Amino acid sequence: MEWIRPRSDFYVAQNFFAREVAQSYLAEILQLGLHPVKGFHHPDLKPNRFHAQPKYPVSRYMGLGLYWNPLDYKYYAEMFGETPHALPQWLVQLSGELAHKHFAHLPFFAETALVNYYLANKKMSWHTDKEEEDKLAPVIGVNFGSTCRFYFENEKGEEESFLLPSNSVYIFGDSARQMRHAVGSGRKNTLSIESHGLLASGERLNITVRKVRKD
Ligand SMILES: O=C(O)CCC(=O)C(=O)O
Repeated sequence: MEWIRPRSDFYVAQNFFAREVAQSYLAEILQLGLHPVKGFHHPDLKPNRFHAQPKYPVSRYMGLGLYWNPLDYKYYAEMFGETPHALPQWLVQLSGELAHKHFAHLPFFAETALVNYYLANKKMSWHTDKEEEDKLAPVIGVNFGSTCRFYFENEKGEEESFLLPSNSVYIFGDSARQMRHAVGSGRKNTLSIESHGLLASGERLNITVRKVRKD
């Protein structure tokens, strides 16, 4: 396993999990997703200048720990009258270790995980993760299923991209924490087809772990 650095303060590792480990982690997340209230749902998204009633783009969404509400972009300890699922222990440990490895100078504790389950031909448009009070603590992404194209803004504000496969992780923080990024093609609704047998062809599951509060 080798780390690449697409830009400063942004690191990516492929072939991160052994196949059986990836399968078992994914199975655990999918199981959590079956809960009728706390599990995967397709929420409304905050209206924007293009759409009055948009739906969350990836189709299936679930919040663990603090629930990030796509309708108002705020974090909540409760959702739909229930306490969200807790983050699995392996995710807390993994994100803590990666934060320490790459951003030891920044405080980090896992408070929330956004689980984005992209059905085939879904994308995430260009955006910046700016809803968290802590604007420097890293975001850790875990990726299963289809390979996607991950777009990001480099240090000069130019758009770059790379292919992000299953069984990979990424982490961006500090100077990269507010970089714009997009998934899919950013412009076309495409994800590449390989699914590595973990999900149906074209589907992809991404988990981003974040620290939300300032201290
Ligand atoms: O699917 C991904 O890897 C990225 C998700 C994302 O952009 C986000 O959660 O802000």
